[in-house]
Amino acid sequence: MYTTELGKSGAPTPIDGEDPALVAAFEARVAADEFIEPKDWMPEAYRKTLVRQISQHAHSEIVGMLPEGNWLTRAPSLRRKAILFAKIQDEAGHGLYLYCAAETLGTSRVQMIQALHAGKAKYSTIFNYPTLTWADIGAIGWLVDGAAIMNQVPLQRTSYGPYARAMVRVCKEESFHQRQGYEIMMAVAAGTPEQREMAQDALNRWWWPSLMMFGPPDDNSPNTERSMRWRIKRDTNDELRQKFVDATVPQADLIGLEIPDAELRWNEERRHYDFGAIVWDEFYAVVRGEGPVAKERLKARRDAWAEGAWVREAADAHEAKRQARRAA
Ligand code: BYC
Repeated sequence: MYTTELGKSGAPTPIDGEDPALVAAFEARVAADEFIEPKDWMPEAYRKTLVRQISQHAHSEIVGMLPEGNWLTRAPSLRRKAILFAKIQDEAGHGLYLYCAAETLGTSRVQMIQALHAGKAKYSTIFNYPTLTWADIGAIGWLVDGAAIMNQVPLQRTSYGPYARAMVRVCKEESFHQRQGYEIMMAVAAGTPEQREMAQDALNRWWWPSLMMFGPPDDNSPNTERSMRWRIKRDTNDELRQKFVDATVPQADLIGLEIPDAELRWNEERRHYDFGAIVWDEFYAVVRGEGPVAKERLKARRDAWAEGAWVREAADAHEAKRQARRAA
């Protein structure tokens, strides 16, 4: 579908207000799979798209700490609590690498965070759903981190160097997260009938929102074509969604859980699973901020920012003292 890839079509993309020779040189570098680095020339639209995607990604990591944080005090054992703590801490680290990668494009962390708090910046729809039971923590690791890896492994080869390099460590950690979630699901699914029911209920509630994480269908995804051309994205939303379904269905079978989709079946001809229609109205409502716990999520982030003001002030005062000492 996206065979008008760079280098094949030859002609650079005409962009209003940009020097065609610079655009051609930029596109040739991208076509040769060179990384674009912060001080290199880049079209403004490339910069803007990256700031949008990387900052949304960073916000998702930080807001994504909240649904799991909800279960820290109720983890069923000390071992589970320690693992969950480490996982949530990893997500904070991912947010920090990503904010730093976005800052190399000329924005600042404070600007990005203000956009989030003002409701102007998006974060992944998935984090607007509540975590009702312990099995939800398993489902998040298994499905949400599983979907995240599917999307992020190709981003290790995204054309912007700092983003690609941040993804290398993020992917290593995400793959641990996915396994810890699946291991929780294995344990819960192999437990008492009530526990098994709890695992199935978590899968029922998280399956469709996980498929929505990959974004709108390709024919309704305004950013995909250009992001593919500039190799910001290496696969389309639908390609990654299909890969995720193909990888996850056998995992559900293995632990005796049923994917909540009556139309799901293996298609021998396509060598892929066919799956039922996604309710896109729900996705767009959640994107608009109407998700089940969207208000709570933003409030938690705004409160954390306000309550952390004294830490930022103390760090500034410390830095001012250090500089004064150095000057003396
Ligand atoms: N949620 O043209 P499209 C994690 C927006 S965190 C909300 O296809 P694009 C984890 C999209 O932004 C992992 N909005 O866009 C953390 C666009 O709106 P704008 C998060 C969505 O960018 C803690 C509009 O819809 N991963 O794993 O080409 C604990 C049209 O879409 C969503 C990333 O952020 C959505 N799901 O493709 C556990 C990955 N989908 O901005 C786990 C990096 C779409 O034009 N991001 N929209 O107003 C990407 O790969 C791409 O940005 C997307 C969307 C595939 C998400």
